[in-house]
Amino acid sequence: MRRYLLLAVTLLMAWTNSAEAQRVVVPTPQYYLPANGFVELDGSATIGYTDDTLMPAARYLAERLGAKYSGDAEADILLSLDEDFATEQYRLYVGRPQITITGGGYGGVFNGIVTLMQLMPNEVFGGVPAKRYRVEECVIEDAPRFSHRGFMLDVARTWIDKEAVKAYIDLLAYHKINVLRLHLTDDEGWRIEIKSHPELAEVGGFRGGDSPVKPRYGRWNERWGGYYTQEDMREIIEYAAVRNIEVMPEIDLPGHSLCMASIHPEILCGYTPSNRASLGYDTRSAFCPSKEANYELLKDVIDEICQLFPTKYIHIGGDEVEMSQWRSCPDCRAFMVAQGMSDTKQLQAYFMTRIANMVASHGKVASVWNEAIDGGHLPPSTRVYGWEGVAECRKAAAKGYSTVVMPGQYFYFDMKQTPREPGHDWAAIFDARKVYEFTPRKVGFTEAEMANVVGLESSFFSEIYLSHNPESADYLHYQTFPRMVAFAETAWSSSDERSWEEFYARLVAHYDRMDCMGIAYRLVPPSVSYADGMLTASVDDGSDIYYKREPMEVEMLYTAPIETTAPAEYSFVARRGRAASAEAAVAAHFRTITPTFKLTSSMGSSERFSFERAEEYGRLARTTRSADVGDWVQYTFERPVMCRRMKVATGNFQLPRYNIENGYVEVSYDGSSFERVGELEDGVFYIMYPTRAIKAVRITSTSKGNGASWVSIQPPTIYPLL
Ligand code: TNX
Repeated sequence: MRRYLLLAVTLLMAWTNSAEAQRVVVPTPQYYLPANGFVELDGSATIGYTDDTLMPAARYLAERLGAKYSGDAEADILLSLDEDFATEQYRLYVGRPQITITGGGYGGVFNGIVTLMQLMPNEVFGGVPAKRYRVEECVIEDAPRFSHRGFMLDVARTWIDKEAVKAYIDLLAYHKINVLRLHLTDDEGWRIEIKSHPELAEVGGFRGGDSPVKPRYGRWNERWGGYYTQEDMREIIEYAAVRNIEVMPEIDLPGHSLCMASIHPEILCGYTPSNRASLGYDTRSAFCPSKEANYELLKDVIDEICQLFPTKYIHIGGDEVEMSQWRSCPDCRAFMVAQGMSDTKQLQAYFMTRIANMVASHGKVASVWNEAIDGGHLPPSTRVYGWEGVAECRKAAAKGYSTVVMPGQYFYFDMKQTPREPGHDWAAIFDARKVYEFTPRKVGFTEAEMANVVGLESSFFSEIYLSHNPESADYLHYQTFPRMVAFAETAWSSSDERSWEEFYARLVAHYDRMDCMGIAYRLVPPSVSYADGMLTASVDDGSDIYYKREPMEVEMLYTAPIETTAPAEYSFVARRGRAASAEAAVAAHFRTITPTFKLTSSMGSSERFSFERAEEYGRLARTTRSADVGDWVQYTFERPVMCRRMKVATGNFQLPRYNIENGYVEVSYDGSSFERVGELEDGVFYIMYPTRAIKAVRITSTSKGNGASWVSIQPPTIYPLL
């Protein structure tokens, strides 16, 4: 008996070993040669380095493993440099007499460390070093395809504090992303201390309430926000550098400057704007390029930014300039005549060139969004970020600019992942698969264009985050993972041969590691089917399935098909650690109805965007002005509506904009007497399981203004009885 047991244990170990030998490394290394033995490590492991510049990398790994580090070349794990390697190239050797990581530069060694960690138990990613563990012997030789594997985080629209940024940097580092670009300024906030103009951050870091900065998205009434002091930023830069991540700043100019203009209205073009029906808000958002004083102010800003950030690349914006401001400006018009310009795009090129030269005076290089090159030549060294589409990226590269490829259609992680999930949809609706299947060749880049492509960048613009509880990282995680994992693979791997099935299998294996990293990533929703009275849900990734049956709110663990004659009452989600999927159900569960209604409002109907649009369930309608306290919107149904749920909200469908954010909702069953049923939460209210047919619904505002000159009106979303 005992002998059999021993045999079984030996077999099990052999099996475990071979499974271990195929541990999934993401992104996939170029060459991976597993061997048969293993190296055993524990808390007494030592990490050595042969070059002092590698000390921070040794300390980083030691912290992860609960190990010690020193300049001892005999250590269990030795970090060293080889000048024959490219900077980020590395070789990882796991074997006797010691584990070695050899890199071309610091980045190469760090990449090797991340790979080594992925060969170890997943717990090394959870900050709890395992006591005793094995690493399978192997040799890995590896190097990235692109030297720029970036991610842009918009901290302007939604404030993301220092600790949250650092926590996110860890996640990027685990995936060998090596650039973090911080979108530090925009219409909604100024997030970096400028010592020569402290008001920019002290005032511009906060919007709403009594701040002169009016919110564009949600949270109209409270003063909300924050900013990084230069000291904070140095800490972030240092934290990222240890993890082979270069922090690049973006100051978005000359458009997207409404926040700056709220503090310094003198930057704007010299004409009186029309404030018709806008509650007095001035919607001009661009610097006036004809004002010399603007360049003095911006020189102060650019000088400090260049001194604060060690990176060579300083992004100065250049996107989405509302040129009508310049066309209406007598000073701009006179300036254009004097300069022989016929198009305001040339005016932008002039402005960008002046700012780029300020950057160049620090020995640095300016980066711009793709539109900025439309008005003529910028300094040839300018780096261009193509965001509007592949064509714009190719155009920049073809013109000879060093180009970062980040078309929204592939790499904007603020886009929805399926139609019912949150996010924007202006570029595309896509999930990790589309990110993974991107290859420059497939989208049409020529060899000559590719020669100018320095890399890829993904991004998270954060205007929608604001309405998804930014005090928790969950929404940021959900939108960016696992798309980030796919992106890491796309930016790293040299192969243009892409098999989604192959990658998906590795991704699912990587989920366990992501659980240890504490990521609230997005899971694929369960597949749901109904046949012969049985409702079945399934997932292909081993996650747990939970279900709810309306009208109950309680979630139950799904373990077997459900026998039911009311399949549409059930909805399912996949869960695993902090990760979750969107809701899945049979189609009837999501069905909505569109009963005829009449729209009325104390704010009046816009002529161009008349109320009929909403009444006909067409596009959004608008009022003639934004809401004051007591203003209301009312939906009166032609015939009273029985339903199980009715969602009422004003404003844009995707983001909390043009809406009434604070207010209460009343329902009438007879069309004349109303009863209060609840308060809007982030602008939305759900009328749940009304017991009578609803004749009318009214939303009454308890707040004033919404940063725009109208309220958008959407029809209610009505879920019928099942
Ligand atoms: C376009 S990307 C923008 C941003 C928005 C983003 C939303 C770019 C240069 N401009 O201002 O936040 O779309 O996806």
